Amino acid sequence: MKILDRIDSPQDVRKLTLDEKKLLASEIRQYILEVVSKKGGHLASNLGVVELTIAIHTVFDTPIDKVIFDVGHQSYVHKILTGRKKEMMSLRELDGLSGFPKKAESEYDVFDTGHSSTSISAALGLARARDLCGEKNRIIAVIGDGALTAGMAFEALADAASSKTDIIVILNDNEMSIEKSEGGMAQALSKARTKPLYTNSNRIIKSAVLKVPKIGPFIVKVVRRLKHILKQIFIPNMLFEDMGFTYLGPVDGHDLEKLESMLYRARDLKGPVLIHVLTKKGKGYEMAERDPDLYHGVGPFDLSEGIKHKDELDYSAVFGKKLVELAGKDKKICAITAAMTSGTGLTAFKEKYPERFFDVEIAEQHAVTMASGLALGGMRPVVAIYSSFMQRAYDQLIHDVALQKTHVIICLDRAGLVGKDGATHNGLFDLAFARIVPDLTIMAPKDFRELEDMLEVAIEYFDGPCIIRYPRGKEEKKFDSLNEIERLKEKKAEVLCEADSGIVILAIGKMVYRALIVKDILIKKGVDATIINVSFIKPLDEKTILRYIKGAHLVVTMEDETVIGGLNEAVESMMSKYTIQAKTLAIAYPDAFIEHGDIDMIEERYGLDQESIARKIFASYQE
Ligand SMILES: Cc1ncc(C[n+]2csc(CCOP(=O)(O)OP(=O)(O)O)c2C)c(N)n1
Repeated sequence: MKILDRIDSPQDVRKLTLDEKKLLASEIRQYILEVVSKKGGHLASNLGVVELTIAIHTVFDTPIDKVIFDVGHQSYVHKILTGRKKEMMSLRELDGLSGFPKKAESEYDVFDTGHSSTSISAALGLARARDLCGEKNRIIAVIGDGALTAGMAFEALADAASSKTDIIVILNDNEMSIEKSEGGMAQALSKARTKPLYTNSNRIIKSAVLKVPKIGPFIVKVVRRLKHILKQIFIPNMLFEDMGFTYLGPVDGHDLEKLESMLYRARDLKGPVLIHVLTKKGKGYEMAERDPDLYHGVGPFDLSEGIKHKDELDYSAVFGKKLVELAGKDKKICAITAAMTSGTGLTAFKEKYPERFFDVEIAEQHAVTMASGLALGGMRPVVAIYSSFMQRAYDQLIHDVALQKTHVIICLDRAGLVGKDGATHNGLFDLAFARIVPDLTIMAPKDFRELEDMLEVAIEYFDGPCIIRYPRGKEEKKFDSLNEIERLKEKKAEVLCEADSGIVILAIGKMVYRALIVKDILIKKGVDATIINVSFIKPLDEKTILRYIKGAHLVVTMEDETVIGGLNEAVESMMSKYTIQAKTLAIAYPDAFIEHGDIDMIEERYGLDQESIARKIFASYQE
C-alpha cells in the first residue's frame, strides 16, 4: 500500500516518520504528474513545493494554524494532503476542484487566491484579528520570489514588520516568476542565497564564546551591543532584518529534515519571521526542471514525450507579431509586460528590441504609470496585460493615463471567459471599469485581422489612451472585411448584414461570429437579423447604430462580459438619450463570479452558446 493511500488529512502526515514522509513526497510528485498531464494545470510550481507543503502541515497545527498560499497555483500538494486527493481527478473541471485555494472547498483553504501578492496582507489581517480576539494560533503566508516583486507584497511586509505581531512569511525562492525572476528583488535574494546561514552560525558562535572562561559572557554582552556590526557580517539578508523581521535561512526546500527544524524554530519565535526557502521549480520531472517556464501552466500532455512546442496562432501571438512589425517601422514603440512576456505574446519583441522592452515583474500598477511616463517622454508605449490583472491598475488608468491624456495603448489579453483558471482569472469586468473613464477609446476586434488593424490605428493614428480587449485562444472565423484601417480611423462600427425583420444584433469581439451563426439559426425559424460589429465600445458609433435601431423591434447586445457596465449598458443609455423605444435583450454573463471549467460548458450553463442565444432572441421577438 502506498503511503499516500493512508493520507486523508494533515493529522495522518504528522504520524509519519521522516523516511515515510520522504517516500510520500515522491508519491505525491508522481500523482501530480499523473493528474496534471491528464487535466492540465500548474505543474512546475507544484513539483517545487512538495517537501515544503509536507513540512508545513507537519509542523503547524492546520487548520487551527492558518496557511495562505500566494497566487495559489502551487496549492495542489496542499489539496492532496487536506482530504482532496481523489477529487484532484476533477481538477479545473466545471463543478470539480478549483486550481486555486477556495474557502468554499475546504476549511484548510483560508483565503481565496489567484492574483498574486495578496498573502502577506491577508495573513496580517488574520494575525491582527487573532490578537484582538485573544487567540493564539499561527498565521503563515507562503509567497514566491515572483509574487514578492509586487508593490502590494512590500506594503504588507512593511506593515507586518512594524506591527510586531506573530506572523510567519515563508519565502519560496526558486529564482523564477513564470520566467526567470529579474530586477532588484531578484538581485537582493540572489545575494542572500550565496551567504552563510545566519541563524546557525550566530548560534554556534554564541555558544562557543560563552564557553570561554570568565570573559565569555562579557563578550556576548558586548557582542549584543555590536549586533548591528555583526548583522552586517552574518545576516544574509539585511533587507528583511532591517525592516523588523527575524530572518531565517536560506534553507534547502527539498531537505525535509532541515526544513522542519527551521519551521519549528520559526513557530516558536515571537514577532514577524521570514523564512527563506530555496526550491527548484519542476523538481523531480527532468523536463520541467530544465524548462520551468514551459511547464508553469500546461494543457494535457504525454508524460514520456513532454510538451511539444506548438506554433498555433492565437490572439496573443497575432498581437506580438504585429507589434514587432510596427516597431520595426516606428522606433518609438515600446512594449511593457508585468511578468507575462510569453503569455502576452511578447517573446519575439523582447528578443528583437530588448532596449524597448520592459518586464516590470508582477507590478501592473507600476507598468501602467511607467507607460504614461514613457508616453510623456515621447515614446509610444503598449502595455500588454491580462484583463483580470489590469483590475490592479484601475486607478493608474484613471489618474496617471486618462486624466493626463497620455498616448498609452493597453492591450487586454484574456478578455472574456478564460475557462479552467476560473473566477480569479476571468476577464469579465474590463468594459465595466474602463467604460466610465473619460477620454478613453475602447475597442474589441472580431478576428485576428481586426486586432492587427486596431493596434496599428491605436498606435499610429490615435492620440490619448486606448484599450484593445481580445479573448484567449484562436479567432472564431477569419472575416473578409476590407479597408478596415480607414473605418477604424474614424471609429466606425461595421454593418455585417442587414435585414428588415426589426431585429438588430450589436456584437463585440468573439461574439460577432456567434451572432452570424445565431442569425442562420433564426433564419431557419423564419426571422432574419441585422448584425453590427460594434468594434468601438467607447466611443460608440452612435450614427451608424442609430440608423439601424431607430424603428427596430428588438435590439440585442452580445458581449463576453458581465451584464453590468458593458456594451448593453452603453447601448441602453444611448437609446434612452435618443428616446429609442425598442425592446432590448442583453446576451452577457450575469452579475456573478463565473466558475472554472471548459469554456463551452460554461457558455452553455449561462445561455451564451449559439442555440440558447437564438432561442432567447426568438422568444423575445415573439413576446
Ligand atoms: C496580479 C497577477 N499578475 C500576474 C499573475 C500571473 N502569474 C501567476 S504565477 C506568476 C509567477 C509567480 O511566481 P512565484 O511567486 O515566484 O511562484 P512560482 O510559480 O515561481 O512558484 C505570475 C506572474 C497573477 N497570478 N497575478
